[in-house]
Amino acid sequence: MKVKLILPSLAEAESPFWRPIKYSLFPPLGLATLAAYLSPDDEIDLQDQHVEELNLNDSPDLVIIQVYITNAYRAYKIADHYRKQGAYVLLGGLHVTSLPHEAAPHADTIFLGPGEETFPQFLKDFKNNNPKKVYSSSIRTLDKIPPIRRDLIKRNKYLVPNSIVVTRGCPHHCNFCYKDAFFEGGKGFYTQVVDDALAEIDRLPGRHLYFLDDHLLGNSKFAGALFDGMKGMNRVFQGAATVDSILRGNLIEKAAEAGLRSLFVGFETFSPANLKQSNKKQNLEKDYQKAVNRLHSLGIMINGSFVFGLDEDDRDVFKRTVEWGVKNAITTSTYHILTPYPGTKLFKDMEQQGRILTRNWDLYDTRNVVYQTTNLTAEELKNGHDWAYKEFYSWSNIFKSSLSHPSHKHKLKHFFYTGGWKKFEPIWNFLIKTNSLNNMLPVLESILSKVKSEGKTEVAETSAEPQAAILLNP
Ligand code: B12
Ligand code: SF4
Repeated sequence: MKVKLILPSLAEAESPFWRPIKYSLFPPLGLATLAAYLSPDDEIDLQDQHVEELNLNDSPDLVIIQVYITNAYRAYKIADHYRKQGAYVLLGGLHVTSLPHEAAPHADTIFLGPGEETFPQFLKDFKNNNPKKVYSSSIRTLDKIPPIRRDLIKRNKYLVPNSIVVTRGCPHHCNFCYKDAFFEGGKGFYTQVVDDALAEIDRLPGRHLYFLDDHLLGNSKFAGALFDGMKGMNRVFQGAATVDSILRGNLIEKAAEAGLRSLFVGFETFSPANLKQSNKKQNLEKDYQKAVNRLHSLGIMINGSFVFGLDEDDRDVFKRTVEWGVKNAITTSTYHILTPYPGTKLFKDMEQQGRILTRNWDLYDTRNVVYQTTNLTAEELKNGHDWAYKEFYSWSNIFKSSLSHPSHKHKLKHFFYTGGWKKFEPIWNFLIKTNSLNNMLPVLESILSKVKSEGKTEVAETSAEPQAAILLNP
């Protein structure tokens, strides 16, 4: 059987003139996970529109499309095209799970929730000529899942080909997050068996890994055993975790020993009222600065995530947030405009209050205001968000924030790493177009491997060259 797997991109990601690096970071891991259930006899073509031009002139028997909110319209068009040709088309992923009625007319079969149980079930039914219209995941386990078909990934097209997920979901319930809606009807947080996760890591070439787990420290027993197992593996890695998990116990030390070099942290807001509104209990009354200091003392760089537009936010929120980030030497910041994804509690609340202003999903990219604001006007919010990015990544602030590190080398490293994220886009664009992104991987590995800090005095033993500054923030 001829099978085609497609990850459609949002329009911005495939401009022939300008290719933002963030869309060439990670390969389509979800689709490669699903491909593992196909037969070795199947002829498989996996295409990621973020990094290649889609070939729509083929004639596969089965088409599998992953749908995010910002690629939904494109996904539906591609699905319609292949159905017209007589292919059997499957749609699944986050957006299909949130809005099955919207997706269903474009597919022969839709999938709600994770695919590890439902997709192999579908394949059996399909073989028996008895596929259902809808498959909804209820059994949730990562036990004995087949090895991801990484051979289908065009590694040279990505800066970070070694992305990996060893858990699914998250133990928390923030009301703006996709997580509760996607995992409805079963477990919302579960892990791989530690030995399986270690085996998957072992299969990955090179040293660098990026864990895409929502919360790598979410299950301390699992994470502790994973980091123990990774200790001798000579890896360097990046991941994401919550503020409370950084402050609790000694898990973060174990992570650092195992090779953790940078962490995405959801600070989101400094306002207790905003945290309560978002049901982000795990951040309430937590000392953000202490968490930052702890990470810095371990030589772990920080990518802080912040949300603008929660009801308590006023006109000063942008300045306050940028100043805090610069003062605390946050390496990179990601600023989001609050975005109510369909299916979330936030969306339901706003819909009830008549605050949803548009259902054009292309605008749900966290850079546009799609709901009725309270204290701020939509214009103030949009302008404030854009200003925050510009201001945080201004050379003067990059310089100021780098200088906060005690060691000379760490200062330099911070300066070029942060600069690389926003200031060297033309170089990334060139590397993407010349298909040479993957050549930067050894440079990245060497930068991350040498970061080391001890106690309160940070010692950054790095040989990072200015031109090697690397961004790694989705
Ligand atoms: C990597 C990533 C990206 C990458 C690109 C995607 C890629 N190459 O895979 C980049 C950096 C480009 C990116 C960008 C953005 N992202 Co992003 N990203 C992620 C991240 C961290 C990991 C995705 C992943 O690999 N997961 C692991 C795999 C195994 O799971 P999976 O992909 O969901 O696949 C499983 C199921 O969904 C299902 N499945 C999926 N498709 C199908 C199809 C069929 C037929 C079947 C049977 C099953 C099935 O089966 C798979 C196995 O269980 C997620 C968070 C997360 N933890 O998932 C956010 C996430 C997907 N991103 C999100 C957002 C909002 C964005 C941005 C809009 C952010 C921004 N401000 O720019 C952009 C635009 C995205 C776009 N291209 O449209 C949101 C999506 C919200 C939503 N409701 O859609 C998430 C969930 C983050 C969050 N917590 O809010 N992102
Ligand atoms: S901690 Fe992060 S992943 Fe978990 S529910 Fe909150 S926003 Fe979602």
